[in-house]
Amino acid sequence: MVSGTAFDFPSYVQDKRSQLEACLAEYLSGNEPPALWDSMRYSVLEGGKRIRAMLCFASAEAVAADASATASSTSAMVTSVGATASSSASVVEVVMPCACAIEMVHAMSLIHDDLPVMDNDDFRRGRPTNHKVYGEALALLAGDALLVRATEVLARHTPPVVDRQTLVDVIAEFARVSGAYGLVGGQVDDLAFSGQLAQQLAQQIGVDEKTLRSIHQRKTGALLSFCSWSGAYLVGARGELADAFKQFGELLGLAFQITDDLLDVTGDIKTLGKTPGKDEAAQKATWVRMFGVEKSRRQVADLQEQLEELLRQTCIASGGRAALNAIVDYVVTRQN
Ligand code: GRG
Repeated sequence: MVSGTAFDFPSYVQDKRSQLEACLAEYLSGNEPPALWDSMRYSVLEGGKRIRAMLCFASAEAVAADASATASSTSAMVTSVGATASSSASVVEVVMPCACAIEMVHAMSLIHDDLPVMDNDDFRRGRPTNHKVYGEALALLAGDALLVRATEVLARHTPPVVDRQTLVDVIAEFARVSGAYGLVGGQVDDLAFSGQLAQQLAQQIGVDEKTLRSIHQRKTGALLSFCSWSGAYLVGARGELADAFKQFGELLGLAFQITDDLLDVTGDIKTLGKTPGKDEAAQKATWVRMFGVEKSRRQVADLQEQLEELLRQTCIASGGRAALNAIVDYVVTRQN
């Protein structure tokens, strides 16, 4: 239960998680070659907080709830698209393929991130990492296959109630945030500034706040921003409303990554499900390294206030915001 509200976030997550995981299992039910699909399922179907999928669902629901609850001019366009969507498919059904695609790309980024050639991690989600079970070659290829399967699922399974131009916009943005402008670019700079690409990028030494913020925004914020934006956009949000959801995800991504940097210092392996202290050992450019624990905590608290204010200012009725407020609360207080 989230303090100060009657919103039952654990039940919300449990309900959405079971729907999501049933769809993920269906989308990943292939079997040829068997070891490849086993490796793909291993990293997608077991564990994970599913916060990205929750953000996509909650954003779509907030926009749809607002569209049916108000008749303001701001929501007029949302009303028409949202009403169409809800007449033949529920809001959750409309965004489900997108939420599944997001979780697949997130999982593949973790597989690749854990490889010896990158962060070289043995544990993830409380279990051996993918390459520890399936070997490096298969882990790499399972990641590749998940990346393209994600796009296939998004393109093929998004219900026809979403007009095709909207779907093209979402697929294009999904590719953009996954690639050089987002996760991949952020990861390259993350490695570069920790010295892991020092030979290739010898000119990059030392990191300032602007650069660190940019790494966090691309490595983590870009996908979280896509989660909230795509959920809202698929049910009809446009213009300032869609922009507000994009900004919300970006700020949430920064809060998420700073919290991640803090947990690497303050967490333990049992609660985290992965090895703590890895950032320090690899001399990573992290928020804690730049600002220390106390200042990083204060910055997370500042971001929480900004996020809550952004939600208040966004033209969404307060009832529809409850799940998004709960997600903010969860992201900044999480222990794993
Ligand atoms: C996307 C094409 C493509 C390649 C991947 C390796 C890589 C490029 C990017 C690394 C991105 C990365 C691992 C960023 C860190 C983000 C982060 C804080 C992950 C942990 O997310 P949680 O805590 O994980 O939500 P769970 O296990 O709960 O799902």
